[in-house]
Amino acid sequence: MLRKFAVLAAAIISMAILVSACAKKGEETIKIGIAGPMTGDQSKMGMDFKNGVQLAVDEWNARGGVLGKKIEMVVEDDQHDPKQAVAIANKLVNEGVAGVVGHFNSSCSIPASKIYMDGGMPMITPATTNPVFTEQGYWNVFRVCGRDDQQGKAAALYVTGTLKATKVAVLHDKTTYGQGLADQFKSNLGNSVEVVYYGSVIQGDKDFKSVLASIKDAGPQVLYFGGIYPEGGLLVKQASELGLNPACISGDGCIDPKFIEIGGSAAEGVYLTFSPDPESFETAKAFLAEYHKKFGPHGPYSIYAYDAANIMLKAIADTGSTDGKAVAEAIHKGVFDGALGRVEFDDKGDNKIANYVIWQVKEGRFVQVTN
Ligand code: ABU
Repeated sequence: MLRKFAVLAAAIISMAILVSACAKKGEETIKIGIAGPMTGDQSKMGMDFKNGVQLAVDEWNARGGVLGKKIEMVVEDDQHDPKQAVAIANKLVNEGVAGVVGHFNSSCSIPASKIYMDGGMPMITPATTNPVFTEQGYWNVFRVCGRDDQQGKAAALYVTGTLKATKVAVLHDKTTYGQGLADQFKSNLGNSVEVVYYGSVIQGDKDFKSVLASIKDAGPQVLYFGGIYPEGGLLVKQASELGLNPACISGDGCIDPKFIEIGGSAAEGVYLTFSPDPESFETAKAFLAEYHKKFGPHGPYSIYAYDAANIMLKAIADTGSTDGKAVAEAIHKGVFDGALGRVEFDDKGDNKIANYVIWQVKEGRFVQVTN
């Protein structure tokens, strides 16, 4: 009797272990990292990333996930600080994510890319535009957006060809992105343009009146700013308060409704370089409708984050594994038809089709003004 009981107990325990193991297996997920500024003054961009990826992940999970497993998002905040970016990159590697969508800032994506490469995982940035990111020769880096050598040139061509400016002031925020973009703009101006002022502000500062007074003395027809919307919005506001009213132009770091909110009426008329408006893309219609329903108005890089996540997940599905090198190889070789249209990557990891156009703030909103 005692023996029968022992056999029965052993069988029950074995069954319990088996059921528990199966349940654990059933709970396994494929993790995707999302990295960007989730808090602080650039958090709007981080939230746009998170929402864009969330939409893609929800759609994949509704179809059953990838490789029979649900996809889990691991969201990390780099606070647009390069040191914090490295810390969270290490955390994501230790967490065992299959790949990362991020970061936003070039100053974060560039140092983090080495950590991800050493950790054996691909990263796709929706928004990092500094050329260095893909010029490092790393096998694991991709960007869906364009580059600042393309963007700076587009701005310079508009300033010289359309605005016909001959005296230009150039200002940047001393970051990898801001200074890099300002320098690309400056180097494309040509000999007919005099750069009457070249200088910088510090990210996080709130009072730019002294630098703006020096710019006013220099008498530019155009003021170019390489930087992000918190400082960009304050600059146009304070310039207007000082009676400094040149044509202002900036890059994709300022093309967010927050720029208009901060700049107020002084933001009216400001020019910006960015990619063409997805509202006119047939391919973006379903994404935009769903995004607006779930999260409200999309930000400039919401759609880029959505496509980046889909590219990563499709590469995992096509490869049949989460091996980082195999996934990166599939991304390099793949042709991806997403909300932005077709995306293909060159050997460096740059999007082969990246186009910059001019936008302008008109009646409190961003309007594409060139094709
Ligand atoms: N490209 C917009 C700002 C993000 C960055 O490249 O730093």
